[in-house]
Amino acid sequence: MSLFPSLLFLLLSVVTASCTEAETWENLQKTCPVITCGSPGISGFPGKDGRDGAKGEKGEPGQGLRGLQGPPGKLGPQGISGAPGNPGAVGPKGDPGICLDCDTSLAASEREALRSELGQIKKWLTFSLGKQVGKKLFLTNGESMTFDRVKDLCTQFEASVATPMNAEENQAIQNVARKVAFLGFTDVKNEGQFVDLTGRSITYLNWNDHEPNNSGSEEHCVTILTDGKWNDVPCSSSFLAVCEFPV
Ligand SMILES: [Ca+2]
Ligand SMILES: [Ca+2]
Repeated sequence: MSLFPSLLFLLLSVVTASCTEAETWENLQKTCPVITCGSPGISGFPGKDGRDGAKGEKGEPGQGLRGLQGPPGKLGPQGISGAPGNPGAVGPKGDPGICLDCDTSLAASEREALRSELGQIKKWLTFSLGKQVGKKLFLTNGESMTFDRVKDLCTQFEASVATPMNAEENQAIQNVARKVAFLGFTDVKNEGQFVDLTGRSITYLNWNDHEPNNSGSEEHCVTILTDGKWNDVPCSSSFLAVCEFPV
């Protein structure tokens, strides 16, 4: 007969006796090792998550796509003015002026011939149209107009309205006009105080009888009548234009 089965039986008997002889069943559950007392149990549920760990180190920049470019920012403050630039290039030479005595391209004989011809033209004008007294040449275009238009006409030809400063000039204007014409006097600023168009008081007077009468309180211009006498009239009336040219 084999010895091994007898030993195994003996061992199981000792263990069984140690669990049942001196303790109750409840004490046996508390003290007796499960592995030796019953079959293994099933696995339990997983435990709860543990606490968060310590913060890790900063990672490397990402490699994702770049975003769209934002709108431009506001304009900055105006800068300081720069230094002045360099002077420009010299311009082209201008056209020569007209000066008989200065024009060196003309011979002295040619200048004298032109001067003589110009003087002759003045004489023809004076003979046919105007009268010269001293350094004044009185001319008319034969048209009648308001006083303002007479002033504009004379100014256009670099002349002024005929303004007699003595009896000789008054006679010359009378001869040129041959009908009622405006003279370069007015009292529009101070009633009754007639002055020439530059504002100077006049010393030579040749008023007609009972003139100036400022009829209708609107006569602030002056005309020369066919007999050479003067009359104050409304400036808006139309009379002959006579201009005086410096000669
Ligand atoms: Ca008046
Ligand atoms: Ca009058």
